[in-house]
Amino acid sequence: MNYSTKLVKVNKDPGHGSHISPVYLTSTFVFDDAEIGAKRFAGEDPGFMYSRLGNPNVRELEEKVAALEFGEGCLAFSSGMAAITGCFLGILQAGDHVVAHTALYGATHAFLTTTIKKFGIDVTFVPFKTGEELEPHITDRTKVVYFETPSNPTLSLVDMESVAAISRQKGALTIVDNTFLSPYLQNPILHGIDIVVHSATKYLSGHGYLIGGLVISRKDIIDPMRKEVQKNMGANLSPMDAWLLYQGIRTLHIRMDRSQENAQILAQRLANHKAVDKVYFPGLANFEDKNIMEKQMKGPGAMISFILKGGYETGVKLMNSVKLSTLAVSLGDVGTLIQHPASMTHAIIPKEEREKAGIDDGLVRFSVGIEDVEDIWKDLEMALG
Ligand code: LCS
Repeated sequence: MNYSTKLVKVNKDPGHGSHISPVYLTSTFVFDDAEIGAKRFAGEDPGFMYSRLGNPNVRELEEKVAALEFGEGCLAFSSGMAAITGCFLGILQAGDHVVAHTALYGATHAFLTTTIKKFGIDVTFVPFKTGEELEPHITDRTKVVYFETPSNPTLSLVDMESVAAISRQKGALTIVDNTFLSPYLQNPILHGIDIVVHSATKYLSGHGYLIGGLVISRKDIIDPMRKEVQKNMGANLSPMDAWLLYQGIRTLHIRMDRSQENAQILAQRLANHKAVDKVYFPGLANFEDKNIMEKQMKGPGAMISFILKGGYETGVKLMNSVKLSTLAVSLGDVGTLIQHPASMTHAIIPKEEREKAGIDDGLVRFSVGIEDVEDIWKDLEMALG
């Protein structure tokens, strides 16, 4: 099947043959006899046992997403953060070392600077773009190399192929957060990356109605993580959210195409506007990581960040002036969202660290939706004025 067909196709429900799967809102599953129960717990019978250990809606979702990201398996979590922290806690132990990129989502950065330290794991933050820049920071204790590409919110890129090659050579696993592009526009596993994580809250769901996370990888990574992280830590996605997410995914290509088309037009207009100092958008001709983009992205995506002349105050004023765009955090919704990273999503990162990651106090993040582009622009132009 071609990609769009893979997104849309549903499996007939084995129960009553319903076109769309029913929601299996059940905490537990009945065993016909004690022997079947024992076989299921021993992994000798494929049936379900208890919804923390597996549920038909969650399984259907995991199978679809594994195929969309070209992985052998997928795990669904109750949030993007549960997926990310589950990976680290599943893979690492005391004494291990992580190299993480400096430009990360605020809570991921906070987890790596605070929570993970309590478990005796060291983290070095490095602004690498290539394997060559990463290599000097890998030690014999380095088990994981972690980054976002594009990064939140500055949209800087990392060359996945070269980073994956060096990390593999040194015995470290690579984890990439692919939230900003979704599997429709980028597939890290095809570039040699070991593990992909998503905040499914964003483009995959697309309708702003749930919080969820996904981890996609090889069987030898997913299977133990399912047993240890999901079973023992229990940050699982609910059947209802799995069902909603599955339905959202079926229109990913159409939503992403439209948002991206709108973003391309808006980024160009913003770049020519006299109130704007700088625009970060991979689709602009002067985008600094153009060569990396061409190697690994199928499109620029639909996130735009821009720095206004006048800094913090002008940024706040702009957000209070827009009427069509919604002032809210999150991203990847069908409706356009606007927010101010320095005071919102990345406020938890100290100002000095934010500046190192390129997050200016006047930076505004714009998640472009699928509305009529002229309406979005009219509103933005009015607010910029
Ligand atoms: N990774 C990235 C790149 C994110 O942007 C977020 C959330 C997460 C992981 C965490 O996912 P969650 O647990 O929220 O599902 N990003 C947000 C943002 O930029 N605004 O609000 C949340």
